[in-house]
Amino acid sequence: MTTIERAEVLITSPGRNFVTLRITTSDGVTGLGDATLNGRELAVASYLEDHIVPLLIGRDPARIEDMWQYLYRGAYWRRGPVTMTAIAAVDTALWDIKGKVAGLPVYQLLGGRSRDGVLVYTHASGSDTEALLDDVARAQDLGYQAIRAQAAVPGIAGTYGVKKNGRYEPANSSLPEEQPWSTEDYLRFAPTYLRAVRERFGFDFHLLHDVHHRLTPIEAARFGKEVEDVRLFWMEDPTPAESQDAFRLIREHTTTPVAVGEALTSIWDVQHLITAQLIDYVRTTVVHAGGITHLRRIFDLAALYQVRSGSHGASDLSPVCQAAAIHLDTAIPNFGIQEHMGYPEQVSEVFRTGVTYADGHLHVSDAPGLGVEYDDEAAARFPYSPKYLPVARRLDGSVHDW
Ligand code: CS2
Ligand code: MG
Repeated sequence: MTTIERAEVLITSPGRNFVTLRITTSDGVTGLGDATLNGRELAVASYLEDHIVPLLIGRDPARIEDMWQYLYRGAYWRRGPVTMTAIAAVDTALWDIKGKVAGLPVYQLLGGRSRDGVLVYTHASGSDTEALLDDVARAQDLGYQAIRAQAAVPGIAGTYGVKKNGRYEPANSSLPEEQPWSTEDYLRFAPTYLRAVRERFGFDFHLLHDVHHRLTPIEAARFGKEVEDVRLFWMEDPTPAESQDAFRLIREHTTTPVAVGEALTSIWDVQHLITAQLIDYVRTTVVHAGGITHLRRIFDLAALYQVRSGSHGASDLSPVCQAAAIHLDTAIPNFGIQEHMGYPEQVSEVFRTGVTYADGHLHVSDAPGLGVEYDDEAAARFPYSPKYLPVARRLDGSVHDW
């Protein structure tokens, strides 16, 4: 019987930190899984190295579902980002191996194509409205049909979602940077720049906006209602989602579609959001929500309630996660949209991916498995250094949701 012979936790920082699990079978087949948890990378690395790798050796790599159940139920301690990211890494690597053994790309193992390409949205942002408009024009020139718009709130240094020197990378500091926040200023300003985007570019493309957990439910309801004329594709994370029922209040007041899920890690975290139809798009990911196996389960539940996928795809999700996401997006019936933020240049030296961009869509290659290769020599040139996401404080000094 083929068994798992080796599992290595690989850490590298080609412009940003990534953790990758590589599993090798007794037949010499390797599989990759993303294990990156932004700002908490070493916690997952230790969970894998100290508590999972010893359990993998000698097991059958073909038993993907059984491995998922074994690592989830078998740990006794369930859910949470560290656990679910570690399980995701194993699951993704086993799908990669299964594809290579079968000689098929992973989307074929998931039922084959439901679509020709995966619609993606890119980021446009600016230090003010004019700069944002220039960036929207740039994104349209690149062929994007869906664009997320964010502008710096006047007087609020370091507003989330805004690029500096052409790139947005919030985990940028060896200790968490503290950034000010004013809900009042945001609520006054954001509708004006979203309206300016529609006035300049019209309605012939999808416009998205990320609220990044900054509002209370009633504030989010007011915001959604106020921007209805802008016809957003979605407002993302309008309020923190620990209390799923909080979204009911938003729903009662506005027809602006709602997307949630980048910080949620299991089907139970989105169960009520989906079954009560409190959201329109579920944004959970391969890497943080238990891998391809578990994310497929979330999307299948969502399909029953006309909720579509809209997976998070920021630069802290590695090209291995991105490839896995595009395979799943290609196969599922209820795909909505996929985030495509792009990576620092050096990332392509370490991860050689078969994912390609054309005309506002991403495409997977037909290479067996996920179609991503990891270059150890290149990875060694980019040593890890801790980088934290910022912390937000209200103008009175108290901590706010970042
Ligand atoms: C953002 C992310 O892409 C998004 O929608 O919310 O940039 C998020 O802040 C980071 O991925 C956090 O690690
Ligand atoms: Mg977001």
